[in-house]
Amino acid sequence: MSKPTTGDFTKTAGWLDWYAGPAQPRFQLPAGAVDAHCHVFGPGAEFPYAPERKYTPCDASKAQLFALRDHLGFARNVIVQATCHGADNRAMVDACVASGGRARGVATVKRSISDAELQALHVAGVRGVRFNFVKRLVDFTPKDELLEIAHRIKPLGWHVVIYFEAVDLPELWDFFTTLPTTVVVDHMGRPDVSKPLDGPEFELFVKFMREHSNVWSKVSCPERLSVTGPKAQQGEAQAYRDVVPFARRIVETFPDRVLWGTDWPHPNLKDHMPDDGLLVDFIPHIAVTPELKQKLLVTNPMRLYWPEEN
Ligand code: 0GY
Repeated sequence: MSKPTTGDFTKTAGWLDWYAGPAQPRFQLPAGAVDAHCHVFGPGAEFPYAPERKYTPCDASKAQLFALRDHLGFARNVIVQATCHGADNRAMVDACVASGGRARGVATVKRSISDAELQALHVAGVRGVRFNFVKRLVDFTPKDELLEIAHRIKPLGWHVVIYFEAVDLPELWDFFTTLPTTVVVDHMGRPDVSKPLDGPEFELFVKFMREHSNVWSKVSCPERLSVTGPKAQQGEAQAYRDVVPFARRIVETFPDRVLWGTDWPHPNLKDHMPDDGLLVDFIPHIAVTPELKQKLLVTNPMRLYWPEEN
């Protein structure tokens, strides 16, 4: 793969660039596997970062994303609009269109979007909108505006992706449970994995999924959630081992409502940048049977993003 660049923008101080020499995973992905959470950044010279952004990344182009897809053995991508592009979806849309049907998108939209613009996003491959409640990433959009957007995208067959921190789930519960579409949670609602697996915080998340059959979860981002970090134990792929029980519980309890993604190019990591090849090697630790792997990597994302091919 080529190396990250910065274009005309100055990266946020301390920014960690994506890793340009990922290992070949030892785990062979099943045919048709989908990387269901990744982003493109710019390139800033072509698709400028949004004025309201909270960080400025290195560039991460569609060509670089597609090279990673092929290297790791994925067949398809779901490209999630990154907050550094605000509600300007052009970079994500450009990548979806260029993929030749091998990428779907999740957009950020405002109440002012027209029906014709929504339709154009659909034609480009967008199948969802993302509502972000992580304070360091966005200024909040009022809930009445989000609910209005959710009702407008429902007839298109789209879903809502929600990103929040575990401590905020109690306060957001009523809003999330009124959403009229399928709801996909990013990174298991960001549990604090130093807390007990059966403690009240994670139990609330499990209850959220158990009581609401429209709620799905991405069991992604061990590199973001882990306290033990990327160091393997005794040379085995036990990187991020403290995240394993949390992800495994969700995969085994809700096998038909889980997705997995690399999160490349890994925005805002502070202490290390994961090798995406090793991240793929994390998958067999959380989806331990061939059936679970097939659902997580192929059946579920295909049902949600390419239902016409089912
Ligand atoms: C992620 C996580 C993060 C960032 C974004 O759109 C974004 O900027 O999603 C984060 O900083 O935790 O899923 O990519």
